[in-house]
Amino acid sequence: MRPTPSRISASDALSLLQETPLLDLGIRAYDRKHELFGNQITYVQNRHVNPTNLCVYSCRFCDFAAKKGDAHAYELTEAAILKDLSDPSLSEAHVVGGLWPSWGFKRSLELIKSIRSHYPGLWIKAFTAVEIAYFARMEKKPSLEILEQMKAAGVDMVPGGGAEILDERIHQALYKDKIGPADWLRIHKEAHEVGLPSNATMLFGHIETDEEIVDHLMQLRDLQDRGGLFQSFIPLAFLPGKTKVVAQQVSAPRCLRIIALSRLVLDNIPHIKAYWPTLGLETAASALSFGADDLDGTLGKERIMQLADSESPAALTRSFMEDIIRDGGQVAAERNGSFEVDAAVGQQVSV
Ligand code: V47
Ligand code: SF4
Repeated sequence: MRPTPSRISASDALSLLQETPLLDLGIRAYDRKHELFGNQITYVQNRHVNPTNLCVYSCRFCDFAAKKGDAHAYELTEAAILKDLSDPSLSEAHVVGGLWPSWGFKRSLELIKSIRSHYPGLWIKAFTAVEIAYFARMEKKPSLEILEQMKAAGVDMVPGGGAEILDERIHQALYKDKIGPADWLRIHKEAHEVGLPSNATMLFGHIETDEEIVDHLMQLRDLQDRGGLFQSFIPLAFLPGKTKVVAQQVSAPRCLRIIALSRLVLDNIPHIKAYWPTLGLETAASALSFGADDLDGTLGKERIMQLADSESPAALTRSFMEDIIRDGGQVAAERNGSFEVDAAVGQQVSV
């Protein structure tokens, strides 16, 4: 995707974030979205599969992870996962989970192979950079090799999780056990090199500064400039849950500013998702008029945000998503996992 002729610098981005009236910012972002996609807003019928929440790490912001014996610890069987994916209208599976020795690379690859053989037409988005780094460490193999094997087993795309805020101060304060900014960026670069596209997230609304938000966006834009294959950017509004990292969830206007800013700064990443489990349904619906072009998916059984006390449901129906989009005066279009709208959707169609 070609960047805009006059690029937004880091200092311009900071003043957009801090000084521009919200509606002015929103109109600019909406206009840019309109140039790219007209009135169209996409969504996907997908299913989140989180095989286990057992995790050796204890990131400070995370309510999802559990240790053996915790009341909320769970492990899904392969049969249950395959059953969850059997709905023929699904076109994407999003597979991510905790890091646990008995859920190592071999077992995870077998799961992907099994999903691929049962549902050949399903787009499989699997394993964050954090999981890939963990597999590489356990297997004593370079992450590039892990990515190649994932691709050979049937993975189509790497999800955007684990980026949090790409900053060493935040890494040390909130997620010091797991990989930091340099490794996250390196693994996504490697994914792109082996031909796996990926997404990028940003967890905001905790202890980050405005400067750190702008820097996060700049690092993603730079990597994309260097032959990157990022397909979408997903700003995740932090749900404080039981973590006590902050007392309250970030406000709706703040979420809308971040969505609009992302659309304007990330001029080389095509899609900006309004991820409703963290934004909340009302704010996600408004975000579609502030530069976002995609409402992500129906999700099915999303567990990460549910365990962080999200007030959003764990799933949405297709017709509800279409209503949200139409109520904003735009046109709903179902897409597949690779953001194609004209291609047939639903896993019964092999790609
Ligand atoms: O990396 C964890 C975040 C991410 C909380 O690639 C939280 O298409 C808010 O990456 N409040 C995982 N966020 C989810 C993710 C994702 C979601 C949707 C689509 C895609 C994609 C990727 O969730 C983690 C972390 O940043 N997270 N806890 C919380 N309490
Ligand atoms: Fe584990 Fe991921 Fe939660 Fe960190 S954020 S504790 S790595 S599940």
